[in-house]
Amino acid sequence: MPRRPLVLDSDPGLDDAAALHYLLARPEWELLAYTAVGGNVPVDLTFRNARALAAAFGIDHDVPVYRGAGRPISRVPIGGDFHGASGLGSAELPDSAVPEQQSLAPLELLRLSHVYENELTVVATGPLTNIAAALILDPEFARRVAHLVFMGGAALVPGNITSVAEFNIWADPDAADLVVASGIPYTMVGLDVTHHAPLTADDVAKIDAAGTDHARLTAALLRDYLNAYLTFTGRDHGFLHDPLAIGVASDESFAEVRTGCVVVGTDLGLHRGQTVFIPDDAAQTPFLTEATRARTAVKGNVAVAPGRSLFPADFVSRLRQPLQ
Ligand SMILES: [Ca+2]
Repeated sequence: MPRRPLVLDSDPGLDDAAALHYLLARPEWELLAYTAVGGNVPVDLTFRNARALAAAFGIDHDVPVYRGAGRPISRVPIGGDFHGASGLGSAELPDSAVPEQQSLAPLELLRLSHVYENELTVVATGPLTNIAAALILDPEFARRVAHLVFMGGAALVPGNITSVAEFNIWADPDAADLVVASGIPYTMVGLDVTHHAPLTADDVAKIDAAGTDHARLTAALLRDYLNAYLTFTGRDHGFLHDPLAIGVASDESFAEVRTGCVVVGTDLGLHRGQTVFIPDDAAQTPFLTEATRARTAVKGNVAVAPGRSLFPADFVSRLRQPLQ
């Protein structure tokens, strides 16, 4: 089976790291580039973490890592403590020995979208700033990318950073709205479905027991992730947010998907980062302005519920296998 070209854009991030491992454990993808964006922690740290993860998973000589956007399009950057001060919990990973790439993530996204026109899948597991920057530089990026799958948003359920907003979208709502208004073929993988993909201490123990260096590393990161859930939310389990974006990009049976329009709240108040979802079968009001009609005509796919396949079982099983 020929492998399909993919770029992973990410703000590692404990579950971003697990998403990278899961991606490498799937046979259908050729990872062309790993691009870092500011989000959970500032981009200096996510870039460093991405390089260190590439080294830890043995891909740093084959997969270039690029630095991306250092701040949201119009917001003050706000990260959080959830992933620890470094972004990777208590892990102390050595930097890659490969020299740092000098090019920037949006430029590489544009370049690869020409080389792999109509073939390229992009999976984004952080704020959408790099994708938006590529679209600002060249709106035709939207037509060259085959599929963008992003972890973010909350279509029909409450948010996790405010009552209506999910973190990745809230962190850079302007970028998110620019992306979902661009015409790029996208699938939004948000809290509607990731909150049905739990991660438990038993799951982490099973991954750890596989005994490979990679499994033990990811298990250690995921133990910190579960500890953060306990500390910050009181929950005894976490959620496989970022890995599920790779899951849905690989196998649509992990989610029930509906088509429709997403509009992102970009004000500074209660609506910031809200993903308003208008499914195709929603009743249309005759009172919309022409401009609103034009905007709501731009459609994408939204994961609204778990699919017929169980993602957490697949995640644990693949992380237990040695990487090829
Ligand atoms: Ca992330």
